[in-house]
Amino acid sequence: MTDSTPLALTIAGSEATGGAGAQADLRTFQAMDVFGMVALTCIVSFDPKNDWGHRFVPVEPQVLADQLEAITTAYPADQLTVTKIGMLGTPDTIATVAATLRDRAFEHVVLDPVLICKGQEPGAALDTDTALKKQVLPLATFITPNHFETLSLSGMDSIETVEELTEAARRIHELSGAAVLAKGGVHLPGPEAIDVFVDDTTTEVLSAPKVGEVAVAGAGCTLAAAVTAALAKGLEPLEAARGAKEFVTAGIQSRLASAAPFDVVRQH
Ligand code: PXL
Repeated sequence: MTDSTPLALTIAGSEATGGAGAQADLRTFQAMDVFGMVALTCIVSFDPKNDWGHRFVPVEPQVLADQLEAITTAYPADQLTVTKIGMLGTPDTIATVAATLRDRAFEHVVLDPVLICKGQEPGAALDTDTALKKQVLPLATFITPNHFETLSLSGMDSIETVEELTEAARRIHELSGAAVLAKGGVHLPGPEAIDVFVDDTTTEVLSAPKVGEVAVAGAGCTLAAAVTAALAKGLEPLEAARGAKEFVTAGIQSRLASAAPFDVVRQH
């Protein structure tokens, strides 16, 4: 390994079956020749006895802080310039991550704003959403909201067209200052899977033929991780978004089936 090896951190949860979360992030980094590391925020174990619902256990905030301390000390700010943020899970975890991001400069902070964890009480989830919006969103430089998150962050009532998705992405860009890649996924009607990229200078609609009408697990994690890896390699945000869209489309085409009721994205 040489000093010019691109590095990327993911601050994310474990999804034990490997479809989403830190496992998908690391496989994406590896497939894109980026050396990856993980600060684990929580452990999700689907419950096959309960309709594959989410069992969710947060990592102690101090244990998360310890991981972040080890990583950021081993790899100083001029060597590790990029982090991805996935599922955080609790207000305490969010406060720990926000404190690290305030102390330690990252050139790129890619936020996949995971707003819902099905294993949580609705009240707790609301606290978590509020904390994420208040403490982490302003520190992000690149945000990848899915359809639901785009509605929530933009405050729009419905998003059913490319124009509405574009308007929502612009609103999220204005309130965060970050580049935004808003994902239509299977939620916009029509034969194309549409994402919209918005930053200070550019609005671009990214489109690829839909691969079926059923969402696969891990697509969002993989897209944001591919953006992160591309930024670690020095690509511009728009280039990173275009490449990530191609990477995830190929991964959905070669998705992996299992005894769980959803297919998962592959990374290669
Ligand atoms: O895809 C969202 C997601 C992210 N991170 C973890 C998850 C999930 C969904 O299951 O378990 C750890």
